[in-house]
Amino acid sequence: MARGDWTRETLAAGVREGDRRALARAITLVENSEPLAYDLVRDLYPETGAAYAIGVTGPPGVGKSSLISALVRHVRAQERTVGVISVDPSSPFTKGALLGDRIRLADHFLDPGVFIRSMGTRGHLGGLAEATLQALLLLDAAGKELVFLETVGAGQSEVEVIGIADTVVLVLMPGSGDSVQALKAGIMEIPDVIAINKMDHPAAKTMLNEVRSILSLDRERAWRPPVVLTEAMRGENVEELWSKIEAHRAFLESEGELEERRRRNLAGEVFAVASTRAKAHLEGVVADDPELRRLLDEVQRRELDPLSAVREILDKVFHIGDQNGTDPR
Ligand SMILES: Nc1nc2c(ncn2[C@@H]2O[C@H](COP(=O)(O)OP(=O)(O)O)[C@@H](O)[C@H]2O)c(=O)[nH]1
Ligand SMILES: [Mg+2]
Repeated sequence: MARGDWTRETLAAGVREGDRRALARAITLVENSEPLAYDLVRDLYPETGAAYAIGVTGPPGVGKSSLISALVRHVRAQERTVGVISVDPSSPFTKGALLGDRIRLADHFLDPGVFIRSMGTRGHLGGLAEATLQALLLLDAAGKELVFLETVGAGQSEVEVIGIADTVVLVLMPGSGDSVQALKAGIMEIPDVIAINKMDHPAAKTMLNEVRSILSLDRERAWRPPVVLTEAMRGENVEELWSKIEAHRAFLESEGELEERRRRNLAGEVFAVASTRAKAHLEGVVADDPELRRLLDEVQRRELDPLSAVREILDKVFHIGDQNGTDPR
């Protein structure tokens, strides 16, 4: 089918069948914030919820893509179907990316049971979180049993991207001290499973002890995040890492925890996307409205205090400025 020939119906049917071209097209529509993408996900949403989403986060270069590739190989051996969405602009998960490495990512591209997609970071209306969420739902509707989401673990947008995952795996390597500090300081949320990759590195054991000691401070948790030393390139401990992910899933599934987490995650995504859109709208209106821009000038000249400006702007843009206090002027 030619590029433009897809309709809402043929795309939905194609995605349901797990047709690669339909999926690829649908995700491109999502990336471009095309109206058809929203219709499509609206149609397919009632059929989603079967896929299990595994978020893989961590600093650039620690081996996230390599580990995902090794995990995909492992779960493919169990004949489970897989989707991968990578939003790692620094090292896109492309055909050539890991070619020549021992893990032949190229093999996965030929495997009809695997769908791999790197997502661009260009301007989605609701940001990257929106595009990733929509792509995940499409892979779910396409019948992928497991979906890996790769993101670099830094910044609010990554937190929002990973926020939809059922299990979050943090990948570190010896030397990723910043992340360890972030964990320690409570800046980074405690992940569900931690992999310390490149265990061939001499400092791996030290890192393991350090991470364990940080986790031991938090005794309240019902789930204690396991820490696994891995070597993605040789596939070492990949099976063990997978078993920890499965153990976390089993933990969530017992006593309805998974339902609860998904409810929370979905609500969080709705708020995240709504906030991103609201912010974009706000910035757009202020930029286009000389009167609102003048308010900012008045703030700068100390003729109007900042929160009075906030109130006037919110009133004008969202009609929510006069909720409290008296009239600013
Ligand atoms: N020595 C060693 N190198 C690895 C390992 N895993 C990945 N690498 C290498 O680390 C580099 C970054 O890997 P990549 O998977 O792209 O990391 P990402 O940026 O976290 O996705 C690549 O050159 C890999 O070949 C490992 O377990 N041991
Ligand atoms: Mg990567």
